[in-house]
Amino acid sequence: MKREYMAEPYKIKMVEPIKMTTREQREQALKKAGYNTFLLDSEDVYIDLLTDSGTNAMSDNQWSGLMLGDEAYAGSKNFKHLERAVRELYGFKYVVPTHQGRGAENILSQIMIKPGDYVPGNMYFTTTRAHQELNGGIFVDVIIDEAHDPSNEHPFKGNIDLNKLQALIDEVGPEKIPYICLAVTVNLAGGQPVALENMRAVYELAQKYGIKVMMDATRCVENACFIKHREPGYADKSIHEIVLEMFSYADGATMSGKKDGLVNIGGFLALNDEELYQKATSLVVVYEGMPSYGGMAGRDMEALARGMYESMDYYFIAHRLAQVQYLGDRLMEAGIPIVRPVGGHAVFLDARAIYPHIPQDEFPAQMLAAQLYLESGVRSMERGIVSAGRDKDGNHHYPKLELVRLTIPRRVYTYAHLDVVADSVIAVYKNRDNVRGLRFVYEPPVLRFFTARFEPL
Ligand code: PM9
Repeated sequence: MKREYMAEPYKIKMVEPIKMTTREQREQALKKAGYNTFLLDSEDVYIDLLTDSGTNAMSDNQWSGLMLGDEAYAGSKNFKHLERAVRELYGFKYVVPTHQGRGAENILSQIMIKPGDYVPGNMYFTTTRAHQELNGGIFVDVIIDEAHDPSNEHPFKGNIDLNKLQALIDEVGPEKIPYICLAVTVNLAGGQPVALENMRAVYELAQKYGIKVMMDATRCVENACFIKHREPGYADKSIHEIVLEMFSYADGATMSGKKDGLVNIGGFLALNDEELYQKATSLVVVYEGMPSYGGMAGRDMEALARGMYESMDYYFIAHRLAQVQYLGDRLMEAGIPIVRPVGGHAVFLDARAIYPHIPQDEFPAQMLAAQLYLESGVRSMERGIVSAGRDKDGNHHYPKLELVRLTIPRRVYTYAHLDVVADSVIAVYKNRDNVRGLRFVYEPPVLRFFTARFEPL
């Protein structure tokens, strides 16, 4: 390994053994899981890159915080710590805790979206769009075109195209747009960041029309680190300063603490507007719990508050980005088509380019994820046509990006593990001409990728 990749800024205090399996065992496991990596048993997985969500290793500081859980039904002191963390680190006034990110998305969508409203966003995310649509909203993708091209090297591929946003406002009118949903970073574009300059411009445009900006803060620290590395004028700013500036261009945010919050469960909705906060608290008691715990135990809120402070450490986040870049570089050196530039939380394989002979409705990315598991026990996730679901007329959405995501959990794997992953992908790539597609055996109506089952054609 070349020395340009930063070494781990932590040492290992506790370990969890992982199991190696034979190809025969993996064949059986894959059939049992209906060729869906979501349905594999974790004990049959060697290196688990399904997601970076809730799979983080907590620090000794966070584990000790778990022992300080104040499990009172109301007014837990750990909620105060979480509230302080959100105010100090992100700059929002009000915090509504939820069991995870989609709990916050549910509440935000319910309090803001009316049937027939439009919600522009920088590419969809599965759970986010599902909640918008469940409330009668129509999602409109206003991300820059470059985001849909896996080989385009734009440094801020998560940016919103201001012309597309303006065109939507002109077409439907600002009163039909309750808020702009701005994700930092953009998961399905490949973990791509948004520039501060773009956030500022989006906020100015939104304010002109009285439209709110709600950010998806899930991977905001990764976004801030990309800004520090790439955006002129920010190299000497701290991650905290950049995060604060990012959220100064938002009226609120949904947060899945399971990613940049460095915990295994938890999330929140953050708001600046008192009236919206009141509406949110009247719903949180219906769906989550008291406004002072909202679906989390006191100990979980403590771990999240501590995780948020830790995530502001430049060495933590720079190392994380270096790990992801390392895997991406190894694959690019081997000529494997991946989304460029390498994103913040994952390397995305371009299944369309790897299996050009498999039509999109025979699920090339789903099959690629299955082949990778079969090869080595590495678990990845389909992020293509299966994840995109169907439109209201029952037709598949056909996303331009047909990807497999190799997602790196935070502080969990070493560079040696990433070498195993790279070697497995290379082996699967060499065998690409011998692989065919899949067909559905079972297809659930909503968020089908979680539980769908397939068989080979
Ligand atoms: N993301 C992921 O693996 C876990 C669920 S897979 C559908 O990437 C964003 C940008 C996310 C996200 C979850 C959520 C929902 C919101 N926004 O999983 O409910 O990446 O905590 O967060 C997953 P929760």
